Amino acid sequence: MGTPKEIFLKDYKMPDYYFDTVDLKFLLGEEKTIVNSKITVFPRVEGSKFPLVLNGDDVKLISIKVNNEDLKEDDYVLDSRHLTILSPPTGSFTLEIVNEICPQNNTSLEGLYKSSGNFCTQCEAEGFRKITFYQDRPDIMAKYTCRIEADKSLYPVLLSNGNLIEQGDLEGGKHYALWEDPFKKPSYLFALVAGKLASRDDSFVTRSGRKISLKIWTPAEDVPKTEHAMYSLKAAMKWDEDVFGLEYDLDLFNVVAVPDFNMGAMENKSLNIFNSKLVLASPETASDGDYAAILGVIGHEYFHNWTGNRVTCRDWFQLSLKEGLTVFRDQEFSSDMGSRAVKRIADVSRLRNYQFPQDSGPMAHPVRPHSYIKMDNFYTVTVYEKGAEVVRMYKTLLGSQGFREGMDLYFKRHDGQAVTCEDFYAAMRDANDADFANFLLWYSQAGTPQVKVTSSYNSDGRTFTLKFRQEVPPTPGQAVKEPMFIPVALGLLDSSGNNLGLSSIYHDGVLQSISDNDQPVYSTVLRLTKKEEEFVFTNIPERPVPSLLRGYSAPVRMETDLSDDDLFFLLAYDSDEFNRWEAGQVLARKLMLQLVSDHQHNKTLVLNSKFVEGLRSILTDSSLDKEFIAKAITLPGEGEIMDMMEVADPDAVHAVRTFIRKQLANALKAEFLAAVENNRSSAAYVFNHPELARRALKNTALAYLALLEDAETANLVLNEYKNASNMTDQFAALVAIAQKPGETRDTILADFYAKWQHDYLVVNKWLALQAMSDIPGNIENVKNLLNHKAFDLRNPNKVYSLIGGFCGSTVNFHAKDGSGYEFLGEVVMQLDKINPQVASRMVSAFSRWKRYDEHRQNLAKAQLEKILSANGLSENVFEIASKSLA
Ligand code: 0A1
Ligand code: ZN
Repeated sequence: MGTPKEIFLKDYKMPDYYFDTVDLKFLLGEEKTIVNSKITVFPRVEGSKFPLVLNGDDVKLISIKVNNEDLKEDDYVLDSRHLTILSPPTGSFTLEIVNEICPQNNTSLEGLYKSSGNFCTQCEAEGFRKITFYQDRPDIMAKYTCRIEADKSLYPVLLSNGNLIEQGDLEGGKHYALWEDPFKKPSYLFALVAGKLASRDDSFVTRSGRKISLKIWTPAEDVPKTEHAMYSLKAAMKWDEDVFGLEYDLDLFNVVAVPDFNMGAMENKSLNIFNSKLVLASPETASDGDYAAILGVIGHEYFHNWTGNRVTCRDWFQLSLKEGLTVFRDQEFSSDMGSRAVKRIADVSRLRNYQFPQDSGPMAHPVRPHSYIKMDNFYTVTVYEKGAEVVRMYKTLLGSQGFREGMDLYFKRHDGQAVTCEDFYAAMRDANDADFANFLLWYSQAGTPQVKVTSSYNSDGRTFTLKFRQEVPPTPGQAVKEPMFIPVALGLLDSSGNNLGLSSIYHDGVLQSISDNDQPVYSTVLRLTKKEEEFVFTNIPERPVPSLLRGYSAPVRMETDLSDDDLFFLLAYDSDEFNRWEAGQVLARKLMLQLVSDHQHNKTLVLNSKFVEGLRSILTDSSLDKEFIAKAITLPGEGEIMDMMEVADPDAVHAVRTFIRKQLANALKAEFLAAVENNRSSAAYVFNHPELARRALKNTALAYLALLEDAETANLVLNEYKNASNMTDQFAALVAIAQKPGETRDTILADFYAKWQHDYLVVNKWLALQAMSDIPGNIENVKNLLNHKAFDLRNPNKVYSLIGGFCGSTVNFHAKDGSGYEFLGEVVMQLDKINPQVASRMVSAFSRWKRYDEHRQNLAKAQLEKILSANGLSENVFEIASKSLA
């Protein structure tokens, strides 16, 4: 393998040829599969003469015909990645290719592969080229038919995209099905499934009265566990009609759950394929978190039908066009189905814990990357989650109505097209006649902007001034940045905690009215566009406490001059629930960083009593949503704190977080006990907001109590485990118990496995829980689990649970003796031979190595170098490892 080639956005060229129709035939066999592909081709420019270059990876060419005539050997060139037809006919022509593939040996899980005896496909981003030779790029949109032939007893169910138009029996115990998809689509949305599957059947009547048949396919024994997925699908279909006026466009919608899948799920046109952990749930086996994830991901894939499929991406650099937008849509859907504030808190936490570190590390890239080696490496939290924040900012700036008008125009202009992020921007702008200044920089500049705010009150002039200063940190390949367009939603609180009425602001020396029909407003959105900027609120009767960046209106790190008293005040009174939580988090982050420094200087740790009292009042406030309370009493994660340090110190951060949690457990024991007593689950499990909020509060309290050293709480936690009637409660109690090494932990972990060994999804939770443990020396246990019969390096979910879980353990992964890094290095090299996509996700755990002390840096660097020197390394792992070292 030569040095892998980097692909650049600036080199994008329109294709020389387009495809109109694609007729595929699959002969699925036990040793090999034969693919026949008949394509009608036409040139972009009539009369032009260019070679036609097709992609192909691991496909064996059998024959090739142009306009029904076999091509001669010197009419085409075949290399390991392409099939080039040197001088195709001028004008339109048909191309017919027959090739052979071996799905049975395909452990990469892209292209056509086998999962638990069934055939299935994964084509995004560039997997279709592992099935047949094709112009495998999203701007080639064509109408497909797909005929599948297979043994009838082994593969009774044959599925592809679109409508089933014919099926029947064939000689030799075989049968066939012919599918036709009436919508043009890019190759990445092609799908095929063949196997022994049963379905849960239901239907949905659209707002225009069409009846859609819905089917969720799994092995027969799992069908009972698809009830929640079906409920989620119907809720998503209704929501998209209500909120965006978008109706489903075919008569059939299939979802298939497979146990071997690299990612969460895939939005193939009318044949969504899911990782089974995002479909299967029952109260006994799945937790509230799993139920919520299923709701969100079923929604996400369904929403792609419009944002992704009907309107798709011109090229893979535009990935956030569909992913940022669809994540935003699934976030809004989940908000509307549960609690908006809590959903926002969860999404922002995710951004801070995963995207911020990426944005300040060697893999930092803009929402629309400028280049890639392997596109699979760019299905990132930046493209997805930061991309969703960018979409959210349009809504913050335009309001719900304006945003909807922008969406309507986007579909009106681009239905059936493959487009760019600028096209989305232009639709939002044009539908609203909006001035978005330099908003497009959000797509091209990487790095999390830092915004510093200072405030002052002038009692004589009754003015309140906010000064903003923004800085975008340098990132690889982007040393100098322009100031960004940052919407800052805010309100000003008076001394009794109410929002002050706001009527006008001086900005750039101009007085602007912000009142609404001459009535004051109680919150507003400032538009920062410069490096330094000042806003002066007039007619402010007293010094207010500003509540800034309400609802987290822009993906920035904000630093204010608010005092601790101001923050406690916001924690108690802010009408913006998100900012109430945020005030608590800012206080907690400050506190944790201070204690980390104390710990590093061998000082005795003391917990600020005001902080304890602040949490006590939240915990006992019966007017608050219980899930909100659970979030508000949870400390920022260890990763988040390490991310804020000059040199990340895993041991100190872990010690401090544990110290604070123990102190809180002691100080708030009575309140935690009450929270447990008062919020036990009712007999039958129901997944709805009030019920899951009770469980969240109870289980958060339980985790605190389990840290105490008395027999009373130890018994309580054990009883919660034994008496639990659903997985949410049972697993929460197990997590609580597993925090402390000892006999109880060992017994209960063994008990849990014995109870659930027949259920691989539950067993994966058990693997992850142990892998993440911060108990000293846990690496030995993790190594043993590698050889446990429940583990399999070929199954991505198991790898994510055990290896991914281990990389998330602050203390053991970063062990000073280098054992954690060495372990990961070994596993990555083994895994790379099986599944490069999964190996590359695992090697990413090394990417932040420069954030640690010199000793750890050397240990991690040595592993990265060793990986890079391995023979036959995949491009996937090469890209992450080499960029990490650069
Ligand atoms: N488009 C899917 C995610 C996905 C991406 C790549 C995959 O294989 C490499 C699989 C799924 C989504 O956003 O849900
Ligand atoms: Zn998606």
